Formats: sequence, C-alpha cells, structure tokens
Amino acid sequence: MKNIYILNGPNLNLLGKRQPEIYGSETLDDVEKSCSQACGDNFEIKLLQSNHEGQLIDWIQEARDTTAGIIINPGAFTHTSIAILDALNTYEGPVVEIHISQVHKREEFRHHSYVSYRADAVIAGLGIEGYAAAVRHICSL
Ligand code: CA2
Repeated sequence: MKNIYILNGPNLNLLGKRQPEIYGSETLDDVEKSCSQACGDNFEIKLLQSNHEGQLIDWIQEARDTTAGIIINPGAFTHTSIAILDALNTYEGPVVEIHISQVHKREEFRHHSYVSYRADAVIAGLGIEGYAAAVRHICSL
C-alpha cells in the first residue's frame, strides 16, 4: 500500500495548544484522524512533524520511492527555505502546500512562499480541514 506523507514544520506540534484564535483548537492528532478517514483504505497516512529543516528534507528525500504524494505545511520555513524547495524539486509525485491560516491576510512576509514554486496546489485558510481536502485530492489522482 502506498503512503501519503503529511509533513509539518516548526512549531506545528503546538497546534491546538497555543494561539487558537489563529490556528484553531484541534491538534495534529486530530489532523491525522481526519486525514485517515479522508483516504479510506487505499492509502496509508504518515503524518510527521519536525522543528528542524534538515529532518524535513530527509523525509522529502525518503518519500521519493514510497509515496503517492506529499502534503506539506512547512510552517515558517515556507517563507525562508530554498533547501526545502530544492528537496521538493527532486520529488516526482504530487505536492500540495497547505497553510492553516489565510497567509495572504496576514503580515506581508507571509505572502511569499518558496515552496509554491514547486507545489501543484496550495490550500490556505481552511483551518485543519485543508489537510483532508489535500488528501482527497491526492487520492483522486
Ligand atoms: O498557517 C499556517 O499553517 C502557517 O504555515 C503556520 C506557520 C506560519 O509561520 C506560516 O506563516 C503559516 C506557523 C506555525 C506555528 O504553529 C503554531 C500552531 C499553534 C500554536 C502556535 C504555533
């Protein structure tokens, strides 16, 4: 069975525990449950989170031969990391970039994304529902 990798960047381990006015009150465990429901039995969801750029890059490289797609919320690395963009450029499957908040309504530094140069789709502002929407999209391909 093929995996779908759902990669989460720095501070997203705090989801549901801090700043609920921006990021909601659901946790990464809730994200994992809703994504597993969204994909039925056809794919296995592997939800991963790291505060470290190199770890995210290692997972992207690992995904190369084993996954049907990558869903990535790079957190603040979205706006800074050419290294994550370079890693995603070596991946041949579908990539969906996701943001829980509507980044374009927020500070200007959040409007630019390096990851968007590679992403096949971008979802922002749907809260954690965006993750399940991204899973459904990858399953439908
Ligand atoms: O809206 C998103 O999903 C972001 O990727 C979240 C990043 C932010 O830097 C991006 O501009 C937009 C921040 C993730 C921090 O996550 C937290 C979650 C809960 C509480 C505190 C931080």
